Amino acid sequence: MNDFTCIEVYQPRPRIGAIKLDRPEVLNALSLQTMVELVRAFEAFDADPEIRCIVLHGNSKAFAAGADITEMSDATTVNMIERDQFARWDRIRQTKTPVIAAVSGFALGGGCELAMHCDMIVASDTAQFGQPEINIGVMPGAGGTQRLTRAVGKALAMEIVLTGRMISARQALAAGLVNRVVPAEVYLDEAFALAEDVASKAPLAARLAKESVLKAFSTTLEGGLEFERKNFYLLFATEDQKEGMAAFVEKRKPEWKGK
Ligand code: CO8
Repeated sequence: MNDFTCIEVYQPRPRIGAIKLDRPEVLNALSLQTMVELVRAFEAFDADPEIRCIVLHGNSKAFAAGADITEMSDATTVNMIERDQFARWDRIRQTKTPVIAAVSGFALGGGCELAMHCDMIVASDTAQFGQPEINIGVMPGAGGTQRLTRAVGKALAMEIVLTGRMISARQALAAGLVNRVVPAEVYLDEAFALAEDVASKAPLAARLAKESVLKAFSTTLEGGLEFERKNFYLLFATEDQKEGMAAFVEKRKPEWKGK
C-alpha cells in the first residue's frame, strides 16, 4: 500500500485507518488517478479486520476542490461514459467500515460529494462547502443533487446548486450537513477521537448499523424497518452479542472479537 502518488495512507492510532488526499498544489482536485487510489485504499482497509473506522481528510486549506477540471475540460459525452468514473465512486460508497470525513478548507463539487459519501463529517471552523459546478457550465454528478438535498433540505440545496455559492462550516452545522465544527488546529484530532469511539464498539454491529442507517435513503419506511429487523436478528448469531450482554450483566467491559 505504499506506492500511492495522490494520497497518503497511514494508521494514526490503533484500529483507525487514515487516508490523506495529497495533491496540495491543486487543492486536492480529484483526478482519475486519485479516485483509483482511493478505491484501493478504501477496499484494503475494508478487508482488514484490524481496521474498525476510516478517516478521510485533506490539508488545512482544502479537503478537495472538486474533480480535476483540467482532465475534464475537453472531454466529450462519449469520453465521460467510457471513463465510467462513477463506478469508482460506487465502490467507495460500498465501504462497510464506518468512514469519517475530516474537512478543513474547501470541500467543493466532487470534494463536497466525497465528504457526503462518508458517514459523518467533522469540520474545522475554516471549512467551506459548495457545489460550484454551475459556474463552469455543468452540475453535480457524484450525488450532490441527491445527498445534499437529503442532508440540508430542498431550499438550501437548490440555493447551493443553482448559485454555486459556498456555505460556511457553521451554516453546514445548522443545516445538518456536518456533525460538529471545531477549531482548525484540532479538527483532525477530533475526527480521530470520534473514530476511536466508533472503533471501540462491536465491529459487526457497527457495520450492520451503518448499512441499516444508509438503507433509510433508498427504501420505504416499511422496507427499511424490515431490513433493520433482519440485521438486528442477525447479530444474535454473533459471539459479540453474547459477550456484550454478558459483560453488561456481569458489570464488566466487553471484549469484542468481531465474530
Ligand atoms: N481542478 C483542477 N485544478 C484546480 C481545481 C480543480 N477542481 N481547483 C483548484 N485548482 C488549482 C488551480 O487551478 C490552481 O492551480 P495553479 O496554481 O496552477 O493556477 C491551484 O489549484 C490553486 O487554486 P486557486 O489559485 O484557484 O486558489 P484560490 O484560493 O484562489 O481559489 C477556489 C480557490 C475558489 C477553490 C478555486 O480554486 C476554484 O474555484 N476551484 C474550482 C472549484 C470547482 O469548480 N469545483 C468543481 C469542479 S467540477 C466537479 O467537481 C464535478 C464532480 C463530478 C464527479 C466527478 C466525476 C467526474
